[in-house]
Amino acid sequence: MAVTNADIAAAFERVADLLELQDANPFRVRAYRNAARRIGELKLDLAARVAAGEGLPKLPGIGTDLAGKIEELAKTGRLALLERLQRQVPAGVTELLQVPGLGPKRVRALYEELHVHSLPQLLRAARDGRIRALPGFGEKTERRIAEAIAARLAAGKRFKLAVAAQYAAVLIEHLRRAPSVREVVAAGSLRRAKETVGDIDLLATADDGAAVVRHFTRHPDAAQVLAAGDTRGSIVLRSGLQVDLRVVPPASFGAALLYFTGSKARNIRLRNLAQERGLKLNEYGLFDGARAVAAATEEQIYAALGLPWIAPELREDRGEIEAARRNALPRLVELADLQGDLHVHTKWSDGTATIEEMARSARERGLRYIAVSEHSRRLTVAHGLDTAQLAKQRDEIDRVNARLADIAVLAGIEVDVLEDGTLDLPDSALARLDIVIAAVHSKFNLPRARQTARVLAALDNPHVKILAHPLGRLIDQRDPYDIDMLAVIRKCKARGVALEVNAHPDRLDLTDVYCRMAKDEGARLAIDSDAHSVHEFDNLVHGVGQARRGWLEKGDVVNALALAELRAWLAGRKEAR
Ligand code: DGT
Ligand code: CA
Ligand code: CA
Repeated sequence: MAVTNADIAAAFERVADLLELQDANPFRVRAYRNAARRIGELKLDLAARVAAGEGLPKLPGIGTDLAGKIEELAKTGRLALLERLQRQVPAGVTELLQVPGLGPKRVRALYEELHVHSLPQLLRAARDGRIRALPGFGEKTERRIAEAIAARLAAGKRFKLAVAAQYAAVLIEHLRRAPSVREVVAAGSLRRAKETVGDIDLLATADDGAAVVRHFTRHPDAAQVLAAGDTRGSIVLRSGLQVDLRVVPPASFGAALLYFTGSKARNIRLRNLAQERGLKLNEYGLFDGARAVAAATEEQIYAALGLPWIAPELREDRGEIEAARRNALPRLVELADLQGDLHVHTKWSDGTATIEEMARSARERGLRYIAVSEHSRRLTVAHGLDTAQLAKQRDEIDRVNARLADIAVLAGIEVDVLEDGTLDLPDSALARLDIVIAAVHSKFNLPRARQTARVLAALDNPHVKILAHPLGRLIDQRDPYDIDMLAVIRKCKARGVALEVNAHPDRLDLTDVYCRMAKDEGARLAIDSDAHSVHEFDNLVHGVGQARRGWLEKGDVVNALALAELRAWLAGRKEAR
């Protein structure tokens, strides 16, 4: 693990905090703080210098003692002094220091006067009104402390991609109105379309960084400002979601975007690749000594490293750099490649819109077909349909098709897979439909062998064309069921069944890793919204994100087929791939 200047600065800050908690000599405390600030602002990579055996440059305020500490951190990633100090102060107390507005003096007052040793204790003290009585605190501080802890406790949690994307869109819009700002883009896990996001990372270019940061921290949804400087700001939204902003000059936009998009593992790989060529890569650019070889765009930096541009969704160090070297990167599927959506609900079961309304909404988004696929009768909570209702629904589908041009509505069903692997509707009913989607909605806890056998049996039904949300997981709520996914994928491949990439924000199922496994096995996939309202076609983009993270190309996706080709696939004929 490479040690960054930021790591060294953070360790020194921490030492200063702990020294202060112990009432150490204020000059010593200040020396660590000043050093932390200086190192944080330094462009030169200290660890790289140490690794190259060059020794540290002379830095103002950093004497031999501190230089020794830097070398220790750079070489080992650890600092004995910090570890010793951490042992001397109760663990919970140092956690209190991370509450914004609580410096070492206040923390000392809290644990000496109120015997507060942890965040929950502090929250209780604030809510009981015991903090305002301490000298130097007051009611306002007490309230701020309570809010900050509540946000912090929420901050441990990750946010679903679709939720984070909505917040990001609002903040990007806000930042575009900041003085002197040029580009504003999302970076981090959000740009990589990871299924959950720890915090949002935004990147802007501007001439006046401080003004942009100020504008950012004044967003009305900011409950807390963690940092506000010339080049970076950090806020916590009312929801508890943290947002980091970096502002860089246009000349280093590409380098900063490359760095802050990550992932961390990928950054390290790329940095090593640069080192092998005698170059140095950081968030400011790719350097040959002091000369910037490339910095303004990601493409230029990749090119200088002998690589084609790699899409953000692939940047997880899962073989993409090797593929890029062999010129074997996938041409990833795009939202615009989707011709239709094969999993859509309407008022006939638990949706909120009519068939016609859903068809019109799909058409507005440029789709050419949808399949109406309600739940089947067993799923009574979702008003599942029986054979007679399906026949009536088919009449309405015919009427809508007669009325609307440029969009086709297919008659489908999301039929329940029963415990024994049979389907919830007779074959005679399924045979009359254009498309049959099989889905598990019950008995999630069957043992692996039985769950697998159940789904394999369902896939043997000749009418089934899509396996819906194959893992059955709900993000943060329900684990995937225990199933042999490789066996399921192979069966799908053998039977010509597509595995769904369900784009619902709670599902994103199949996940990226299994998308890739399916592709490697030669199976095909269907990226579907599972929309229950006209707005939920918006979620398709997140399904596409998972598909891209799973290296899928247009040819892997059945609903990237034009309608005629799709019909051929449904009819079981072999169409050209
Ligand atoms: P998240 O927020 O947990 O969903 O994941 P990320 O990937 O957004 O991570 P985050 O927000 O901590 O940092 C954003 C990017 O900045 C990360 O993907 C890579 C880069 N980065 C941050 N810290 C480090 C680090 O210590 N070393 C390296 N090489 N890159 C880092
Ligand atoms: Ca992040
Ligand atoms: Ca971040």
